[in-house]
Amino acid sequence: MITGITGQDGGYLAKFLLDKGYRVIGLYRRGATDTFSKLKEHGILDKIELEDFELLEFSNICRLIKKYKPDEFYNLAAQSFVAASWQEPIYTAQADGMGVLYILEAIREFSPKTKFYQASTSEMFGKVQEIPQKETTPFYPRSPYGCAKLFAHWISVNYRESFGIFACCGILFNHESPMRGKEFVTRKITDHLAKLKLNLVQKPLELGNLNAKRDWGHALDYVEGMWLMLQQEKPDTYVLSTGETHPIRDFVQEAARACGFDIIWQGDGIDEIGIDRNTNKTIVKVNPKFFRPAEVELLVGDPSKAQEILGWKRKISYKELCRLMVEEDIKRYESKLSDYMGVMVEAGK
Ligand code: F7E
Repeated sequence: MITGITGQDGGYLAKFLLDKGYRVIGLYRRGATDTFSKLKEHGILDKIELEDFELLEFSNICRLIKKYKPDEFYNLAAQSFVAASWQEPIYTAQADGMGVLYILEAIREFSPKTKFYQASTSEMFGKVQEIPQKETTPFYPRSPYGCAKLFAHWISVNYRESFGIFACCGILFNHESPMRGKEFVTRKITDHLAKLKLNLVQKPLELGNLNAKRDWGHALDYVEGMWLMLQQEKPDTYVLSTGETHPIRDFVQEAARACGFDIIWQGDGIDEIGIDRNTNKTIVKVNPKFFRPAEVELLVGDPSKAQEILGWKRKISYKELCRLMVEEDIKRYESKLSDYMGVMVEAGK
């Protein structure tokens, strides 16, 4: 059973489990627009049993757990956009924090043998107390999202220790892919660069803090780590990360290179711009609208425990990730363009 089946990680995990012969029950929120596009792109929509689900509706969680008594339950549902958590702090706290307690209560009551995976996050490290961050690093969240996830993390550990629930927490550092939502910085960058390359837009990409550093891996590698955690003899907490960190500016540069742009940076702070050396065109500029009230400046995780105990290792490098994301966005726009041209030719225009 997977909550958040329509999101980036839900799609990759469902595909991974189906390939292993699992029966997958996907829980989704009714009413969202274009809900199943990622599952369609993975080609697995017809292979998943779908159920309506709302994290804040305890009765509905109880009913589903009672009905299926799943062997494994992956909780990937959340209000996961950090910036939005300052606009919707109460909803974020309820869904990302309390929602997890609802699931744990339902498991404890109706299916105590279910193995539970909680999507904990590097956002809990926030203003980092140690470099690199590992399982034992003290937490210091910097957003309502990070605070809500911290409650969810500790309540999962507590249910493991109090009631013997097989609850695992994966402290996952940023993980991206061509399926990432466009509100997150990596996909926002690759999507806009693809449009610039194909001349579908002229205006530069507008970003916030270019100095923040993130430890970016590919989501495909990370879902394997989630599964490995639930295959161990004992439940535990693990960091999944690459151990490398790069500033946002560097991701822009790398993705731009894969698009054929050669960016040089000029100016400082809110006046900084990125210009294409060959055409002199401004590709990137800063817009303070995208700054956050409190920033997580640096994340870099130490994945040694997952490597040693789970035998987990990321396979896709940072450079490959940037390239794959840009190439996929270019392909998507090219195929939309060729569909459009086809329609125009048919219409005789
Ligand atoms: O921001 C900076 C921004 O929104 C990354 C979620 O999956 O990973 C994700 O959270 C950085 C921040 O991801 C823009 O200020 C600059 O420093 O891609 P993001 P996130 O906040 O790190 C963690 C592990 C999670 O758990 C979350 O659910 O990029 N940044 N300019 C920008 N960010 C965005 N979104 N848009 C900008 O224009």
